Amino acid sequence: MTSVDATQDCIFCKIVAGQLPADVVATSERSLAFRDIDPQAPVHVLVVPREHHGDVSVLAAADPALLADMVALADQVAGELADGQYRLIFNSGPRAGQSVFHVHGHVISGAQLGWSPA
Ligand code: IU
Repeated sequence: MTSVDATQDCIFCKIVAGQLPADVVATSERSLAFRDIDPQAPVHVLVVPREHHGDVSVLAAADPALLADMVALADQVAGELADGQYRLIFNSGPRAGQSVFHVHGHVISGAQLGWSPA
């Protein structure tokens, strides 16, 4: 969802606006990448669009070019902070583990990754 109201209590909108601190590692014109406060890997960065959208399916339908911008920034981050190999995770919905309802991709990198999401 994109609306002014949706952004008012949104933590990631506040980070984008500079109203809350974050360890920003890269930016594009339309997206921002900052370190996760609770890292699950040597490199754990969140990529978010500057514009508020609730989850990845909403964003994909509304603005696929913005989703592509996020993926390009994720790729850049993995190349700059690690060896360019990474996992990009979008949790979509509470049962998938989404807790912040401003779409974000988790860039996980910097180690040999296991596979056990459930
Ligand atoms: P999730 O996919 O919605 O569960 O991911 C939310 C992530 O946002 C989670 O990994 C948190 O550690 C992270 N995070 C953050 O980096 N900074 C914050 O201020 C908040 C959450 I709130």
